[in-house]
Amino acid sequence: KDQKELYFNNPMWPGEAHSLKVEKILFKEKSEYQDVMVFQSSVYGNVLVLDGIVQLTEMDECAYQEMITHLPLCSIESPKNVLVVGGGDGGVLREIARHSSVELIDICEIDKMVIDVSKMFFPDLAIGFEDPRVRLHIGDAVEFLRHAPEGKYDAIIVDSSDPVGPAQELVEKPFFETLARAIRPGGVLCNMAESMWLHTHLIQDMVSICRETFKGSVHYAWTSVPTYPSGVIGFLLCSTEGPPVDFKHPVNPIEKIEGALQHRRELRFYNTEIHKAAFCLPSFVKEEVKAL
Ligand code: AAT
Repeated sequence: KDQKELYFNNPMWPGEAHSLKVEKILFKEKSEYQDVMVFQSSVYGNVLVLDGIVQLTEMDECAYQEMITHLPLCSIESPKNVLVVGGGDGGVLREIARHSSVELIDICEIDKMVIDVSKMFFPDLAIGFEDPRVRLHIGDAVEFLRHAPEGKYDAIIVDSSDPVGPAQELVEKPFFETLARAIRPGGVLCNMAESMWLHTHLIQDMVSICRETFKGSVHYAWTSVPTYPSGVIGFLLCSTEGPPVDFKHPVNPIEKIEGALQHRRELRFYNTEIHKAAFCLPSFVKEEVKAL
């Protein structure tokens, strides 16, 4: 009974729990920041779990990594400098590498163990680290952004874990202010923004913070990821003041970028049609997150 109670106690989704059949535990250790576990599942391939929360599975990671990357990068012309916050598995790096205009990919991940584990058990994601444009910074993104040069990045992708544990400060206003400062005028942010079924208040808070800090536009988009609680996850897309960004009509369509569809491996989920569709919101979400 106690074990069952524990399952239903995650503060991000109290009263519900999700199950995947475990074939074999491949790794289980405590890092300086969190519990890190990898298991082989029966249906979804290898699964990365941090502090008891599924971060990705080999089967459905494409839906998350491709969307969080190409929604922002296809919305601006020839992105050059890109920063990834979190994302220690390397999947987002793999996706950014499809963009031949990109010259620099900075990544700031707090936990080296996530990177090491990805290299051992998720070779199709860790391959992202092999791109010569990648510069790895191990440390807290809050600190990293405090010192980032103003206007350095065309795009920042915040691929961080839920705001319990090391990612707590990543949903607070001071952090968004440093993000906005580090992005050039007319540049973009794509921030992991939880589930529209479970996290209305968190999304509302993030939207209002972003409306205050990003003077361009702020939009919510979403995708389907079966192994995330409620089966969907959203993104906040924001632009800084400057040349306007029309997120809903990508100016840099992936299909037109030479070699992008096959770089390292084929694009499995993202295309321009799904980009546009990702911004269509259910009525209750439109109502709750006013006029997105
Ligand atoms: N692409 C996989 C999805 C993730 S991983 C999130 C990463 O963010 C983890 O590797 C974690 O160590 C890192 N992280 C957390 N806090 C910080 C921080 N303060 N600075 C830098 N990196 C950090 C996210 C999946 C979302 C799941 C939604 N339920």
